[in-house]
Amino acid sequence: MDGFIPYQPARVTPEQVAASLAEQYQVADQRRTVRQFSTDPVPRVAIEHALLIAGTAPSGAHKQPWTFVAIQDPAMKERIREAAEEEERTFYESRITDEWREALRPLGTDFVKTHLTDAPWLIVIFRQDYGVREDGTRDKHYYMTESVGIATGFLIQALHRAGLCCLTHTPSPMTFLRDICGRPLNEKPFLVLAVGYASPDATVPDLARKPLEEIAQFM
Ligand code: IYR
Repeated sequence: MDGFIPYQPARVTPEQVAASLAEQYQVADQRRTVRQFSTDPVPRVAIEHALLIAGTAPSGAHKQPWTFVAIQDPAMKERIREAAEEEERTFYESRITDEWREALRPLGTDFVKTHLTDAPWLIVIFRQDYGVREDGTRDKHYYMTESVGIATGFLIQALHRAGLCCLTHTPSPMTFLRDICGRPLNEKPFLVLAVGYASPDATVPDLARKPLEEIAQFM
């Protein structure tokens, strides 16, 4: 068919597949969300490659409905922190429900968001609800949330495999991010990823992951 090219990835044996995935699981299981970041720098080229990896994600009708805004400018990070903390303060002081407060208790979170200024990079991820063609007409996008979620997963795993830490942060509401990042109206903030090294005194909650039997069913 027109527009198709051959694709034949190197064939590996079932034994190699199993060994590779067992090894990948060991690595993936080491990942933890970190809230205390070192201010040590991470080179821009590292972030560029991580974003290229994110951009390899599958997407609805291959519309690639994502924009990644990578911020290292201290003044911009400060603006984002101030705006996020203002939102979070009202969340923790009034909008939060009792059930939600209980769910967050083991994480020890509050409205203070030091990671937004400590981490050397903030990657603000936007979901494009539609595209805009050169003539200004709208290009329909499909499964935007699924697509940008998959791309974000690729990004988080790539950063982890390179030895970096990140924190997925979803200030709510987060429309301020579109203004600060200067993004157009077809884009909605999806989440903020703080990226860097863990601070030397970083700790994480002692949490367990659900076992395979609980997350999967084989039929
Ligand atoms: N957005 C708030 C609250 C929060 C909500 C969930 I769900 C978390 O897993 C963690 C925090 C905050 O960032 O503090």
